[in-house]
Amino acid sequence: MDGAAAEVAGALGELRARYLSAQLAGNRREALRLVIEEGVARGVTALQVQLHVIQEAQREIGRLWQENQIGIAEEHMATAISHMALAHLYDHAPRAAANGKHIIVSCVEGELHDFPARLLADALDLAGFEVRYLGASVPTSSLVELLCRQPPDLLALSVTMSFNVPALRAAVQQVRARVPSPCPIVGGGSACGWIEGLAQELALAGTADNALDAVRLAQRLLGVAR
Ligand code: B12
Repeated sequence: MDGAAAEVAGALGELRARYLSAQLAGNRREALRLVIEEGVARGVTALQVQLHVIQEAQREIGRLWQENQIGIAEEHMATAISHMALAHLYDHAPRAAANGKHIIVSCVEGELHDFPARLLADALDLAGFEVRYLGASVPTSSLVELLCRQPPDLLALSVTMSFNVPALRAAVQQVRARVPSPCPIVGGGSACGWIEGLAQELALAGTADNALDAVRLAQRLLGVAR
């Protein structure tokens, strides 16, 4: 994180704490009000709210869950609120001019953490990419069929759990073997950070551990000006 980004993250700390409280209270209206009225309406970008408020609150939810301070029910409630918040931001945020480049964002087969991929898809979309977002656990064979029918310029595969890394390997291998002129593939999600050398092993065009760096990576790979 550079100096300016660290400053924004710090300034959004209080908003994140209030958003997290609203999540834990199950207060959907307050959570939506916070991201819009206290976020984008005050000049914070949608991406900054996505990363420094919603993403960080989700990670905190994970920590509370791991430490048994909240149960699965509260985690589900909190994550459902974050899905709503993303949709609300998507609707309210300005979108950059369309750049004509097509990206498919998909979770690998078995991967149920679609929230990280959804946040990524929204960020790419708001940056001007044409995004087709496929959601959770997409069967590899079906992904390959879609890529053959409607090839994108870039494929972004998301994998959070390390036990789903074999599905990432299978998807990359199947896409390269079965799609005529396959596009570059980028990977991300926590599992990519947990397994050293994965990007090199799979000859991925790149990886990123957050949506901002992922947008920059896609812009660089596809020759799109920032
Ligand atoms: C919500 C949640 C769930 C929900 C998912 C809901 C959903 N629709 O996504 C449910 C209940 C389904 C779930 C299930 C499980 N979960 Co869970 N989950 C979480 C939680 C709390 C939040 C996830 C999230 O939204 N993170 C916020 C996102 C925005 O951040 P992010 O993941 O870093 O994403 C960014 C980057 O990675 C990057 N990125 C992501 N994808 C890609 C792709 C590309 C191409 C690129 C370039 C970048 C990129 O951009 C994203 C946006 O900036 C996390 C905690 C955490 N730390 O994340 C645990 C967590 C990931 N889960 C965990 C566990 C253990 C599980 C289960 C095994 C629990 C169980 N016993 O059943 C299952 C496994 C399910 C499966 N088969 O996939 C553990 C994993 C621990 C580990 N090291 O293995 C965590 C860390 C919780 C914890 N602290 O223990 N989970």
